[in-house]
Amino acid sequence: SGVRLARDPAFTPDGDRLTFLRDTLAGLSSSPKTFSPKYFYDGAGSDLFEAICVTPEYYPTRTETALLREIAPALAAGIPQGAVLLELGSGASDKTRMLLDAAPWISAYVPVDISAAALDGAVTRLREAYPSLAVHPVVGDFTHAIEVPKALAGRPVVAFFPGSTIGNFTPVEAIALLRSVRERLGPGARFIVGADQVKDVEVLLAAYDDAAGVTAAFNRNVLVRVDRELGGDFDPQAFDHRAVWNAQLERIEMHLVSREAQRVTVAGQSFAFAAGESIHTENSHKFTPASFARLAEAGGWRIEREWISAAPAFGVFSLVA
Ligand code: AVJ
Repeated sequence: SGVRLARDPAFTPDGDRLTFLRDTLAGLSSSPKTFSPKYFYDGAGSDLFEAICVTPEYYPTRTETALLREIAPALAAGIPQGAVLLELGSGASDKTRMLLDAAPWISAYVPVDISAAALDGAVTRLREAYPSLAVHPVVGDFTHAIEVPKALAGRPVVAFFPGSTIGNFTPVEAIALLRSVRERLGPGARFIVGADQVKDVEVLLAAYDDAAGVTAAFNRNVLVRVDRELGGDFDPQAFDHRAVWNAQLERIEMHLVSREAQRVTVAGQSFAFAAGESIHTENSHKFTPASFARLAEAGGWRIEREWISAAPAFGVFSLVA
């Protein structure tokens, strides 16, 4: 479509591919092997994630959306007149509508997402539904592309980080991200963060290993992407999708497990896999109100208010700088 997308200057198509290549080779060279979950989200990966969100097992999206709808008036009360809403990892921007509807005085929306395809679709739909809202999309990695466009300088900013995407980061990384958002937004800033909660292991595991295999396809899609974009020769079907609960670190881990001993080549470099060896592709940390409060405080924020849904428990936290 004709949507114009600003790019984080550090995120040109070439730079993007080189970073993906460098990270992939480094991840396959390390022990244990790892990939960053940000590489799940090419166009197909973003579509697969949207498909995960409507599986019966993946409760976070529908639980958080219902909670946001319920608490939207309370959240809106903390959103200043003329505010800019800055969203990290905006994807389809569906949850954003709860805030836009409850606080129609929001003057501008800055969605930041790593997937140009997802942004393009979301912005097209939002402009149609909210014709008086200024929408300034930014394609980029939100861990560094969180600048508010110059044209909007001076307006109060409310940052929005739903979906428990914060759970993709280790505590050390999450604290660094919270700090950098705080520094960029300055004094008086607000940050609305969604954080999934620790719960029964069976519920968690099912959410990351749905019966229809959508999550498995999402996990394997990163191999499809390495093959296409980096000239790899992965056979995605030679790897099993596995979700495990790491009780000590309170996180779901996703892995791609090699079914047998094999060698894989990426950009001319060969990597050996033992039978049963995995690539660790994602962490999804789960929180308690206490563990999230410790994280937010270490990141320089104070929890002004929090809401936890009825089971399956999902939390929304309103933070002030
Ligand atoms: C979009 C990062 C919040 O961790 O639950 C869904 C991604 N991975 N199923 C999550 C995901 C597997 C999702 N986040």
